[in-house]
Amino acid sequence: MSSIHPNICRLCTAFCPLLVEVEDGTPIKVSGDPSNELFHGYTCPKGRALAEQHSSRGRLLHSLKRDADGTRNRIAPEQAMDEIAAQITAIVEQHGPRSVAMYFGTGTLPYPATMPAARSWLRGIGSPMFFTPGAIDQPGKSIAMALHGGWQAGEQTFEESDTFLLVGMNPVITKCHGLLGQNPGRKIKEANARGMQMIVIDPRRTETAERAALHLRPRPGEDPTLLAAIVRTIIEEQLYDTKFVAENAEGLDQLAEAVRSYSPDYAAQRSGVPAEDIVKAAHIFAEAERGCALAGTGPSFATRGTITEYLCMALNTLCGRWAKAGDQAPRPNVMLPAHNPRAQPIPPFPGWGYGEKMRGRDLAMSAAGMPTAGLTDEILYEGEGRVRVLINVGANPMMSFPDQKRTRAALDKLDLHIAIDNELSATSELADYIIAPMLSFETPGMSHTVEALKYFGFGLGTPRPWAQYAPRIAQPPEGSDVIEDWHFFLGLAQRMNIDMKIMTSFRSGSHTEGAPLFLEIDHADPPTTEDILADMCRSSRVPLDEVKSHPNGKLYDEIDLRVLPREDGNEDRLQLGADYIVEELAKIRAEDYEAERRDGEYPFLLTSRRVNNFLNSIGRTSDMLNRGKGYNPLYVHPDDLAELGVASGDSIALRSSRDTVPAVVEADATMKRGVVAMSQAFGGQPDEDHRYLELGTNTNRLMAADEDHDPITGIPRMGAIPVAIAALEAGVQPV
Ligand SMILES: Nc1nc2c(c(=O)[nH]1)N[C@H]1C(S)=C(S)[C@@H](COP(=O)(O)OP(=O)(O)OC[C@H]3O[C@@H](n4cnc5c(=O)[nH]c(N)nc54)[C@H](O)[C@@H]3O)O[C@H]1N2
Ligand SMILES: Nc1nc2c(c(=O)[nH]1)N[C@H]1C(S)=C(S)[C@@H](COP(=O)(O)OP(=O)(O)OC[C@H]3O[C@@H](n4cnc5c(=O)[nH]c(N)nc54)[C@H](O)[C@@H]3O)O[C@H]1N2
Ligand code: SF4
Ligand SMILES: [Mo]
Repeated sequence: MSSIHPNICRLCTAFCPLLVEVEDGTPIKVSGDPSNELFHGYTCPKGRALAEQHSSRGRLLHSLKRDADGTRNRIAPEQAMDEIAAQITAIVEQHGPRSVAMYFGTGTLPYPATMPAARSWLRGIGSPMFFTPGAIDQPGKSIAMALHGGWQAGEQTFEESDTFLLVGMNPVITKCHGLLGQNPGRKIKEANARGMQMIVIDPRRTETAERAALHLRPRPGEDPTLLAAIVRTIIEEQLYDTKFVAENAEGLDQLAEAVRSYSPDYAAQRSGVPAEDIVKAAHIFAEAERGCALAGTGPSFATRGTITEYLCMALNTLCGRWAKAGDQAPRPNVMLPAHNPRAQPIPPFPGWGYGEKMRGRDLAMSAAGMPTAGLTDEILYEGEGRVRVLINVGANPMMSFPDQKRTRAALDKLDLHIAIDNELSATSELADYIIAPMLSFETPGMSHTVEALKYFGFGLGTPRPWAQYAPRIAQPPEGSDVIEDWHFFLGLAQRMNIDMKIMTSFRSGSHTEGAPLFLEIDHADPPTTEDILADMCRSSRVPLDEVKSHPNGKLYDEIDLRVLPREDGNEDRLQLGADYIVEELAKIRAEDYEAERRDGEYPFLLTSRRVNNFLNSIGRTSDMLNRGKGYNPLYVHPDDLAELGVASGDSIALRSSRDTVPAVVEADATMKRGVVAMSQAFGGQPDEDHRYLELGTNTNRLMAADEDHDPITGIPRMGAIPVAIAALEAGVQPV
């Protein structure tokens, strides 16, 4: 007998509500929940493939240990934890706690208890080495917020706006920003029907760009140039909100001076966007009543993500595009503690250079966390403090870190490599131990996770007061001995006699004032996952029991929260002219960009592009999602292909200054001429090039980790990579 259970897809940050058909404890079919007022039944193919993920052939049902000869054998999780605890204890005794690092990836998003438990264990052993993809994804978001300051009440919402400027993001496919995240296609359609003037800056005619009123198609990497020219137009033509700026910001003169030499004509020459379109974008954005400028991963990977994010914030501030006193508070807390935001700045704060210093390059912690792009340095560079143990939790550095050969060299050098992963991935297949975890329907989850994202940058999180709790609805497959991810850290703490004090909540829901609340774990009588989730909600505005009483989730529109005015006596200001940004703009303006482009060796620029069926490396092994095609094509404009004399479907060699990889080209008229694109997180090990038809191509092979890197985050050029398309050499012909 089967039964239908409401739940949440927690693969990406949209957190779509689901109806899951379960038979004898096994999920067999997943569909969107049509009763939901925010998502209207929306799901994407990845969510609908979740039942298959739970019982897929490739799922690890047992933890594995890799022996010296490379063979992998089953190991009971308790035994694995005994052995791992003993080895880590010995390594910490000999080399200190800094030798243990953790990388916490995208695969952890469904599990609210994992992060606090993992961090508590790592703190317990005294290691500061906690890394996340946040510092290679869009670290510029948090750093720009530190330089510019934030806005307590948040941004203006998409639903109430008449313009939106999207820079290098494709939310129709990625659902990447809360503002548009839930059912983005429908939201944009409704907005366009009411007259929304959406502006998209993207070299490719994306699924989002084709719905925009104005599409600017720059050469990749020229967003700072283009945005500086838009800012200049808005300032010089006095299109900005003088009252808002006078009351809330400082540094206008410095910003005006810094962008003075970025005329629309100069930006047009550099970016390839017609000058009149740049001026038009400035007018549309500034003359609208409400709106928001937002950036995605495109500009972030093309280097200089911080300045792009900063200029977006500056545009919002110039045009007064933050929630005003009396407005309906955007994204009011529901499962987070109650807080009534004010229409006032969160003043700028230090953006980088504090906390743990890295040993190799001059990198340190930043507002985006520890510099993940420097983690391989820490393993490779000899000397005291070298990282010898790496725990990858739901993460796949072999697919996600820039410079794959270097990543491989680093992983090979570890004394102990642990992966918590539900399948053999390019990373977990190299690990000494793989801990096989339970999957999302076998554990509880809640929308609290995405609500909290708003603290990491404006525009993130859930746009309206939606809350849902997802209980366990399925049993792990019969005969398996999978464990919940966080039990691995509990198990280590028990064996290593480490006190666990899990940070679960905050006293208040303010960005700046909330003191953390902790849950002390009694090793003799540990809490259940449900207990931890309940503790995370102990100070929620809407009590957890109330949220649970609506199993299909609920839109709490009755939280009619109005933004409060600025506090009496508050003098905080947003910073429009941060020194770092002024200096960067001068450096970019001084570049001899034409000379750099004269080098004909690499005539194309390679960009990243996400597709609907895969979430980074997740989904590649799913028959429902890969539909029998294991590779990721290189998308090229048909006219470029014709010029090269290459046909769609041909195999070629893709070459950068770092390396050469085999790939299959696909004609795509949405590409800009001279720009090629490929999805990330495909391919196998560096010595598996001959399997490219089955495994695809890893674009991170083409990046050099320590060249041309961002001085704050250490991220090398991961987008706008100069490449050449050449004939495939005999050695890498497919087998
Ligand atoms: N070239 C290039 N590189 C990129 C990017 C790009 O666009 N281009 N994007 C960057 C960005 S934005 C990011 S966020 C990073 C992502 O970087 P990562 O998070 O390191 O990469 P993922 O491929 O998402 O890894 C997820 C892993 O979790 C596992 N997993 C899936 N479900 C579960 C689960 O339920 N439990 C557990 N324990 N594991 C699970 C998967 O098998 C997989 O191994 O990559 C970055 N790297
Ligand atoms: N289906 C799906 N959804 C996802 C993911 C996934 O892998 N698949 N990944 C999730 C993750 S981890 C993240 S971080 C988000 C990312 O979400 P997005 O940022 O929306 O990711 P992309 O679709 O790669 O969009 C980047 C866009 O930038 C453009 N671009 C490339 N270079 C430049 C440039 O120099 N300037 C400008 N202006 N544009 C440029 C590309 O053409 C592309 O359209 O998506 C999340 N959602
Ligand atoms: S958009 Fe797709 S992957 Fe993201 S939460 Fe919804 S169904 Fe899941
Ligand atoms: Mo990401």
